[in-house]
Amino acid sequence: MEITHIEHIGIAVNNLDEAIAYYENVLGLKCYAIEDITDQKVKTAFFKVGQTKIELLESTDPEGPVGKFLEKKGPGVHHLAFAVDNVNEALNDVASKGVQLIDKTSRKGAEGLNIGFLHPKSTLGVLTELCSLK
Ligand code: CMX
Repeated sequence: MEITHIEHIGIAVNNLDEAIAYYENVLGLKCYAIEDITDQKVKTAFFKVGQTKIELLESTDPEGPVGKFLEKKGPGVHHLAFAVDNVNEALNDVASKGVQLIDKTSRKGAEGLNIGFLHPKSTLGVLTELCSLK
């Protein structure tokens, strides 16, 4: 597996509008997309920082992954997403090295990317996402 760059950093927030205002008015970034990802029970807002994106995540259901995270840990960095050439090959590669997968095969994520998550219990506590266009 070859990681080309950090595709995005996912940040859990309590209120998307307030968080967007901070990123725009204080940090001077521009929100270029807002997307509901219904199967993940989140509403997202995207910003570009060079080749990397910031993905703000507001929960739409307290039982969803971000809802549970906010309840336990509060707002903050939720996951790190690496860009790879082929996510299914990358998932097979890390699984062969003993990493526990959340997604055994890729699924469609935000912005139409193919994504797969690795379990934070086997990635030193950092929920890790791999993503690719293929
Ligand atoms: N980072 C680090 N650790 C996390 C975590 C995160 N984002 N989310 C949960 N954990 C930890 C919890 O703290 C908990 O640890 P302890 O057992 O030590 O208390 C453990 O994982 C289990 O957490 P849980 O609250 O009981 O939640 P679940 O086991 O039901 O689910 C996880 C955890 C990671 C499997 C689930 O959140 C998941 O499948 N995540 C991937 C999908 C996702 O996060 N989607 C939202 C983003 C979508 C997008 O960006 O497109």
